[in-house]
Amino acid sequence: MRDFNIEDWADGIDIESNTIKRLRTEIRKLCRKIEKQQTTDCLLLKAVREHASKFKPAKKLKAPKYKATKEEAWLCLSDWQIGKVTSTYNSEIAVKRIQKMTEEVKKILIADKPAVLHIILQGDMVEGEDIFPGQPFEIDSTLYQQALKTAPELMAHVITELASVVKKVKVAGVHGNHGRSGRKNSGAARSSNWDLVSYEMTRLLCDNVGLGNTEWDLTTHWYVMQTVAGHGIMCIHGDQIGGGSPIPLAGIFKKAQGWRMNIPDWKYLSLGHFHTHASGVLNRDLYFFLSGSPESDNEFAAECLAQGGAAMQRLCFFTKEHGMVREHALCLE
Ligand SMILES: [Mn+2]
Repeated sequence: MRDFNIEDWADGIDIESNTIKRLRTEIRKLCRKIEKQQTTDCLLLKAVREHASKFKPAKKLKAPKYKATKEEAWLCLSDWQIGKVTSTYNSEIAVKRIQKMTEEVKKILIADKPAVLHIILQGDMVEGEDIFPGQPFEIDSTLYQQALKTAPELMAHVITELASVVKKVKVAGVHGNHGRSGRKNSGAARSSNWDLVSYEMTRLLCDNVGLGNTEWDLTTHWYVMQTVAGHGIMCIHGDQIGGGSPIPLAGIFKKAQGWRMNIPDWKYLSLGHFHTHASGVLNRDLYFFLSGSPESDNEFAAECLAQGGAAMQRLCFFTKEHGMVREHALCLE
């Protein structure tokens, strides 16, 4: 046993009391830090919780009851270019044209009673604001307005209206080149695309009204596959294909054959971008759908491409047995 030394004992007390003092100060500091964090984090959380508790979940919209045929419908929405201004097109005209088209499609669906309605959002739904030099002089709204307001509200209008007359809706989306962040080859990520922002916004708007019979497949990839009555439709925006106007048929043919060698389970290729309504057989059991745009009188197309595609969109019907059996050209002018 060590001898008791009063000096050592007294020193020990001093050291301990100093340590306790330091610890007390440290604890006080930490308590203040925690308090501060509580005031920001906890208040934010509390505010979000309080705010969220005010939202009542929308009642799930019920799918209509009817005896469906064996057909499935496919609606191609492409190249809305929301924000673009020409002598006969702007955001307001786009809204009017698409709303009118929605009524027409609704009537056809009520009469034809398909089991499923497939919708493809095929890109360039927004016009953008800095895609080419001088573009700010040819738009009526900023990209913010295009991608977060006008385009998603209009897409949500089409989807919710049509989802009220068919049992099941399957929406797929692929982005175009006009939603790109910045000029070509400026290095932005593929997924940083305003078309995709507008699609996600559309989905939020549809979720908010409780659309229960709608499935979504919004890809950040360059193509999306839809299976309509058992038949694969490979949907791309179309800027992957170079070449001439009004229908770059040789380019479509070449790429379609190549893609079919690498990408399985499809026989229809759907694309937009060229603002020209056309379709046809490319080769044995290989078909294409080229989509029009609701836009009209594009000055660049008129001057540089000597072209003025009619304002159109497309609705088709498919059966398992025969593939595409009916095609409706939806004229918007
Ligand atoms: Mn395009």
